[in-house]
Amino acid sequence: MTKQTHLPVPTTPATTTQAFPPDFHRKYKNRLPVFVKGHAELRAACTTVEGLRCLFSATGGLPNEGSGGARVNVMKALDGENFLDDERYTEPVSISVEDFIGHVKDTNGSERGRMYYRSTLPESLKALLAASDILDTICPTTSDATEKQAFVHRSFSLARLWVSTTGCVTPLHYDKCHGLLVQLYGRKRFIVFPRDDAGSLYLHNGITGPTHASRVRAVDKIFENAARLHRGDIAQEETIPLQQQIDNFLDSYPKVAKTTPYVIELDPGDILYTPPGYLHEVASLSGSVSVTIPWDMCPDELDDRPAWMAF
Ligand SMILES: O=C(O)CCC(=O)C(=O)O
Repeated sequence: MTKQTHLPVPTTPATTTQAFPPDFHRKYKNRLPVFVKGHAELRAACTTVEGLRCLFSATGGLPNEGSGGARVNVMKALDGENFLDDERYTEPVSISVEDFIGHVKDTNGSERGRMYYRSTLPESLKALLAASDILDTICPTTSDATEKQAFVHRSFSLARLWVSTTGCVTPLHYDKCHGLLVQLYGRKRFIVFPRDDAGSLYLHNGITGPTHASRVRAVDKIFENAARLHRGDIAQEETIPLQQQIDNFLDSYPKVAKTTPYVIELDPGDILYTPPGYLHEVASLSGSVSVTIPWDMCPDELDDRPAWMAF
């Protein structure tokens, strides 16, 4: 077999500027990521830096009002960069809310200052999201109001708030549910691969790491460098070291050359739908606040799951 020396150039998934397209369930659900750019209602309600303070005072996990003011438990990555909710990757650290907000606002973001706060959704955010039309458009296509209400209630009870500082990465992994990532403050870059690419993305075996996570790191950066080489928008002296970096990567992970990545940059007001089983890596390009709203696979989708998703 000839060795591949290049990586594919990522594309952007189906993009829409209004909530979810009417044919979402038939055409995209469980088959393709969908990117909603600049959802008008959400954009109007997006978090400002001041809003961050309110978010914290409204969050259940928070504060410990001691003599030094409110404190919050955040995660620090053991390698300084990659954050998974697993003690092999992160450790809890207590920090004052004011200091944490300072780190979130810091656009330069030193490695030492990288921290991630993850929690359930404060009621204020639930209300904000419930008032938008997002959930209506992704609810099961049923006219049964009780079924819809149960869907919304369950999705909100499982929803997660993500507050990160510049440079935090959620490494390549997949989820067993459908998910919307709603961006409220700052920017994130999301690289995502179709479910069939999982066999080329080196999942852990449960001993070396969790089975829903990949061994491959910094996927976004390597694809970004490959795309720059492809476009030729780099200085001459950078060409050889970058090609060398890609060659080394492909020596370690040759199957990644066969994947079909999508890359999406999320700004406040943007929403990304990711189907179950699609591996993704998420990098915070600045301090960021986002929310994930998940929902379960239906019985047909569970039956249709590949063996590697059953564990
Ligand atoms: O935003 C992040 O850092 C991770 C989000 C994620 O993995 C998800 O929404 O499934």
